[in-house]
Amino acid sequence: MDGGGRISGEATKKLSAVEGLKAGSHRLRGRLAEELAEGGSQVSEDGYNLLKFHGSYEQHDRDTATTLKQAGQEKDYSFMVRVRMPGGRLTAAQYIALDALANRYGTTGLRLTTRQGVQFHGIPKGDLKPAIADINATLLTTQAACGDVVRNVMTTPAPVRDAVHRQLEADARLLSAALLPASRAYHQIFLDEEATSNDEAEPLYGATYLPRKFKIGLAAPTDNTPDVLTNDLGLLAVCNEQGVIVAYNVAVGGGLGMTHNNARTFPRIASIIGSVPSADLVAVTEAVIRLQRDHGDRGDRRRARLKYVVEDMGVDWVADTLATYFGRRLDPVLAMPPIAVPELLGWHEQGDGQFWLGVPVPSGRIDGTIKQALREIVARFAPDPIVTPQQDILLSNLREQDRAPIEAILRAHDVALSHEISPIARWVLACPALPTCGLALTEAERVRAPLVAEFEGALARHGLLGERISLRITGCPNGCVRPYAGDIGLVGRVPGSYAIYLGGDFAGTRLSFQFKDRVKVTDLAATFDPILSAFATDRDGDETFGDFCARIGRDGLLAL
Ligand code: SRM
Ligand code: SF4
Repeated sequence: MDGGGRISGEATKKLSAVEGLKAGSHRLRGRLAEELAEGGSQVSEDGYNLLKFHGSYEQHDRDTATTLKQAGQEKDYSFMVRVRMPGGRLTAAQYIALDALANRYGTTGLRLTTRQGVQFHGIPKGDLKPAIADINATLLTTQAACGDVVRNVMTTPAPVRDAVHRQLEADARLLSAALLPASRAYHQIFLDEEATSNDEAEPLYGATYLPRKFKIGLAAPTDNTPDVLTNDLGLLAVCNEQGVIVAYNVAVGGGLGMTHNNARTFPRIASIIGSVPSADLVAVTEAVIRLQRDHGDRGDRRRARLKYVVEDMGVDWVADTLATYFGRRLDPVLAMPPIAVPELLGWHEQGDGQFWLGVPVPSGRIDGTIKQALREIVARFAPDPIVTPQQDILLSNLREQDRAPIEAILRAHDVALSHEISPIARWVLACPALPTCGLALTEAERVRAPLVAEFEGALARHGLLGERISLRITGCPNGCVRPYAGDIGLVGRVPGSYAIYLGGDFAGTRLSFQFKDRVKVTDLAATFDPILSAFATDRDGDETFGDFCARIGRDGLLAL
């Protein structure tokens, strides 16, 4: 295997420019330290690409871009910073610190992400280094939160105090720590660590890191909140009769990003190819990463994810090749309960006499009154917060007597409790899209509330308002809120229009199909009227909306 990586199924082809940049960057340093010291509002293109590995994206305010251009002025540049926090776990002290940092540095509060991370937006270039250093001082990191490496490791967020949940959290932390790059670039650039070398060995990643981002999710099948089958590597816990994790089923090649009108790119649900004893978790994960490192496409970044290796080379080839990295073949796939997604919002007993409260956070945006309420609750009752893959927050380790005063604080700040909102409002996800995301084709977060209201109206007309349906809205086909894996996906197409995806399932085990292309935002809810009407009358028993759409199929739905 050559260090630059062979292209799956093809002769070696020209490497993408980012490959050259990584190779020549002295382990992700480039000129970043100098560029950050140089002033101005932007970094160079190389700086932009290297910065991702350290957890930051340069962005600009797309709302003001045209006006500023017409006035001959520079765009309003700033930086997004993403925190890497395995399983979304924070301590109360860390939450309070992040809340305060958002006041000092960001413009839009804290943004909970669909991978259980936290983002800051709107940080000016001059504040980037102190902001990252301050985040680090809270014992959190932004290292490898983005870039061609293993990203934030996800797991079931529920703070249930049993052996399975304890192990999942420990394993997410274990993998996250084991898979960080060895390079000290981050520490030297942002934390002023003294340089002893700028060419460290990268035993796992190699000099050019991975061909593309690499995502890992762990879950118990009974709680697939992290949608593990949409990850490059999904690990599903298998328990013995005592409820202890003894093995993991290994699923490879999930991923959702695609490009409109490019059939070579597509979403894919991971294939479960075998199992390993839980003691081999790190070894098997490293083996899958090495396989992708050596066989992922380093020529075309649009086709560089592991899912394309699995699709192009086939599952058998992957299983055979993985055996050479792992040292033996994986064990057969083990039986496990059906994959499901439970309700985590509201009050729940943890199993240790304490409680957690799941608070819905619309689009994960903690700003304004919800920010004040959460801060007050965390400061007063010291719950350890957990970010969910649904962009919500679980406040853990609360006592019975905390319940009434906490609800009072939320009410006083007009924060809705989960039982006060409809299931569609509870389960909706929307990505940031405009104005911060440079790739957005349409709105997403900013149309979430009006769209939910319209869907609520349509559902109510058919007596379905209480139905658990997941609605996922993105501003482009990259799929940041996993729109191809839920019941309804609305995917930004051209300004003001969305493609509609249907027929996926709530548990994240089945991909949806494109039902309609380019539906105007104003026509979206009306488009669903005949489908909801048919669902209300023709559903099979307690069939879910996703299952109903999958059963009727695209043509059947169109005929309605
Ligand atoms: Fe994402 C790129 C936001 C989860 C697939 N994603 C981006 C960028 C950084 C845009 C860019 O490249 O310039 C977005 C920043 C917008 C902003 O203003 O913040 C962005 N992605 C997000 C977040 C914040 C969405 C959210 O609403 O929470 C999520 C951050 C997670 C985290 O903490 O790490 C986020 N992105 C996802 C997911 C969901 C997941 O991982 O479970 C996906 C689909 C799964 C997958 O990776 O296949 C996802 N994001 C992408 C892609 C498509 C990748 C591909 O293989 O084609 C891009 C574009 C790219 O990488 O070129 C992208
Ligand atoms: Fe941006 Fe597209 Fe991701 Fe939304 S789905 S955050 S528009 S890249």
